[in-house]
Amino acid sequence: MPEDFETRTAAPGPSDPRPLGLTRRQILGIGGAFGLLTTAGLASAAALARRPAATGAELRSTAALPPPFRTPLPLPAVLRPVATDGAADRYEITQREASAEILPGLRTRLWTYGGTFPGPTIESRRGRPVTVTHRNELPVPTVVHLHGGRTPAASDGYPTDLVLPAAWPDPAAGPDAHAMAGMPGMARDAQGMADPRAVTSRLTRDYTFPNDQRPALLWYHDHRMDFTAPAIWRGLAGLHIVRDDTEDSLGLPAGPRELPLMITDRAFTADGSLHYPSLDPTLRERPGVREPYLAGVLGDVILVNGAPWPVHETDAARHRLRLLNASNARHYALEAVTDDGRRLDLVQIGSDQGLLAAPVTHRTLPMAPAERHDVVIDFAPVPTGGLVRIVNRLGTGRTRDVMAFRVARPAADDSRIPPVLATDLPDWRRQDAVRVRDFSFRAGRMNGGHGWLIGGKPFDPARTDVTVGLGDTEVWRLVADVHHPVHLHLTGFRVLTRGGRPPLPHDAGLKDTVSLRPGESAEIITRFDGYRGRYLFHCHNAEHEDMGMMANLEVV
Ligand SMILES: [Cu+2]
Repeated sequence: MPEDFETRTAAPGPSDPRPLGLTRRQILGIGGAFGLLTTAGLASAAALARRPAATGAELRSTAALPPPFRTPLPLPAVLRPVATDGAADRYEITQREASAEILPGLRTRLWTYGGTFPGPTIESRRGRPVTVTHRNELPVPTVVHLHGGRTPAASDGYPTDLVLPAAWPDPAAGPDAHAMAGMPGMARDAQGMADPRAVTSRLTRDYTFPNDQRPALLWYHDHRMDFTAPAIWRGLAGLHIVRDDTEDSLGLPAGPRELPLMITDRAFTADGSLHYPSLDPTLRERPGVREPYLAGVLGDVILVNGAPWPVHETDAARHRLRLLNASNARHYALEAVTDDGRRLDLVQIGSDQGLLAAPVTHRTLPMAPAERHDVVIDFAPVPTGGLVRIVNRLGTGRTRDVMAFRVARPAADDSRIPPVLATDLPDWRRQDAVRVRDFSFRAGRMNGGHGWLIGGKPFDPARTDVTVGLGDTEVWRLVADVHHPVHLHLTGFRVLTRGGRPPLPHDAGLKDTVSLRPGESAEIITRFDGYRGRYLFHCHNAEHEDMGMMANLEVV
């Protein structure tokens, strides 16, 4: 796959933003003006041949940045239930502003779940429901979505199902206002787009997650209409793990040798504030980002679990790394490199929706926004005191480093990687599909400006784009102009083909996000089971998502 992970080395331009090792013209693929994209499309043959490493533009921090591998790796606290009984666990999370010392000596204001970034981790068991009462003490409406969750529609965090802060005007207010908080109302997005089916609430909302799904690393994050990208950037993201007895019995590395790693990129101003190019920094009215960043916002500081380029001391033993790319737009191609330049194997045991059928060994592991990879790495061959750097081959300069492990001591290791990890993966076949659909993911015009479109249309909550029957199996053919990580709510899928060829090694298993690269197509197959109701599919480049690249999926 050499061309897939080629890193460009063109000199950065003198001006901010600095595209990731490319001139902006190259990233856009054609002329520099975004307007041209909409008429010409982006998929010029030249752009495809070059296959840029990134879609987006990088913000430069003006804060003093720490050296890499000095900050200890934080591990998000596991949330304790406020009530638990034979049938379910209840949790409470208050969404509120907080500050944290992310860069040494500076305070960063954040929007948080429960006061920390990442938010607290929810540990759950398969089939045991969890209800989370979210209380919104932030200055704007919020929506919680559990990414990868098999969740009833009322708890899936539809973008207009807003939880309004105490002082926020009723979105249904208007000439014919009659809806009350907690009742269906004509929620309007920032551009006045009405959604007659929105169910808003005031201050709190209960989200119920049945956890009736394969064990997996899921994550919860804000999904508010038009403002998802800046809300996640400010800190609204946390982990939710589903486990079961079968997985526990496999003998995989566990306890302190199982590490959740949420990877994000951010940029900081000199006083430690988060830097983000919002048109309206209050995130109250006008959505969107400044023109140079329409393709996606990249930061120049890599955070893992909220810490810049952290280091973690380990035993010389196998470790299970549960990786999540929670970046808005940045892609990674991860490698584990020792002091003497050797690359350690990354043995992938799981993907977005849980364990693979069998392990897949990588030297380089690509990750698009929202993807999860469950990986075992063995530090036994590393001498005591040795450093193993996790690097991003797609990064340049400081964004090439991600984090490091310092192998502190020899240790016994009774963990194992079974040759068969799971036997419950769905074996949907093409001939099972009752329908084949085609969707393009491309730049286009929206509200008189630039947008990102699915099938030529910007998102409209009031329009049903796709209606599927509960239990139907379908094949979807997806095609992209630039990088678009495509995510389906409700259901996992399998990648059938990529670019007309067999899937790549990291496409294995059950996915909920597939990374389309510039000019690429992919076929996915899924069965829409679980729940009826209104769901979404969308691009998980968070800036694209906010600029129209979502569509409605109605399960009937
Ligand atoms: Cu996209």
